[in-house]
Amino acid sequence: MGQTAGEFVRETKYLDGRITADGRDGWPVQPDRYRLVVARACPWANRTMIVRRLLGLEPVLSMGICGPEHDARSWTFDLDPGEVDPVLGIHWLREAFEKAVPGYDRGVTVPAIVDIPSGAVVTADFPHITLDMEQEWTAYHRPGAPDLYPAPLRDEIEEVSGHVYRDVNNGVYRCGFASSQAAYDEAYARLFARLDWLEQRLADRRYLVGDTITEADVRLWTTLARFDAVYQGHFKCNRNKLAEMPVLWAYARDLFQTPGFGDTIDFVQTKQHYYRVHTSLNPSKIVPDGPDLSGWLTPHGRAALGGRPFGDGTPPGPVQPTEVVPVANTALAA
Ligand SMILES: N[C@@H](CCC(=O)N[C@@H](CS)C(=O)NCC(=O)O)C(=O)O
Repeated sequence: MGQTAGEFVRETKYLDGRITADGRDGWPVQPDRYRLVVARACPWANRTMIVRRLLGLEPVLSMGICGPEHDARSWTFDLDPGEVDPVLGIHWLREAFEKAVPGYDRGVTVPAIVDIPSGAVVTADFPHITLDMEQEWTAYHRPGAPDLYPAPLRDEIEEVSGHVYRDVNNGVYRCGFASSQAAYDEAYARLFARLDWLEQRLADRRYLVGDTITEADVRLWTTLARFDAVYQGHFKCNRNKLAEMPVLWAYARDLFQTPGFGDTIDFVQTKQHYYRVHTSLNPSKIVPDGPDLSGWLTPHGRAALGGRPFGDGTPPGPVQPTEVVPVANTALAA
């Protein structure tokens, strides 16, 4: 496909070390050796937070949380005491990228996994981070951890996710950051055509692929979770709200109410990030007060479709006390 003038093109060349069970890339899976760095706002980081929770990796892979805003230089650990990450001992996430590559000159992005002994980023390659948690960290999965990437379903998961990535996950950014009317029109048309397709696909099946939660659901859901709060307004994805698509809205609520999904979401930080960081789109930096979030907690009725959320496994336990989202920043505050 040719490029449209003014089209948003995502930079995807980041540090991409692989943490593996056999350590073939020099980064063996080891408890307490690595720190996952995220920001609550970021949909790509949100995937890693959800998968870490579903698989029960919290005791072996700790998590540092950057504040919602960053400048052109870097995300920072401004939510921590003294504005320093208590494990890595740094304020700027950039420091960990520069430890890995002196003079590092590309994006300082989340999610990232840092090697704690050296303080250097191993990977900021979000697609492999969740796949490696699923396939390489198996020795440390909790009892009852679900199989999020079942071998017989991988082709279908990747096929569906390919459409979802292009048209929805990255599609909302292609709407928001288009710099020509034609590029925006094209991204908008693709986004809503794909949401219509998903509305149909999910009408008689509880999950995207197979009858359990998989990596495909995690990937789609982090965009849906931000849709009405951010993308609908800020990125001009406004044919309709998610809450006006009955099937997708019920699907999104079903997962929101599933342990490991909704409990990772901080709506306040998410809105602050998008509306204050993207000053080219929102020069006043005013953060909207809406929308009303109480709908996220209403019954979804999706259990009637069958499906087994965790397959032969079980839901994850409670959120680690240090990682609980303050009630004021959740749908419960509505
Ligand atoms: N850019 C990465 C995904 C991660 C990403 O874009 N994260 C955003 C937050 S949602 C970020 O860290 N942006 C900071 C920056 O680019 O300076 C990719 O597409 O491979």
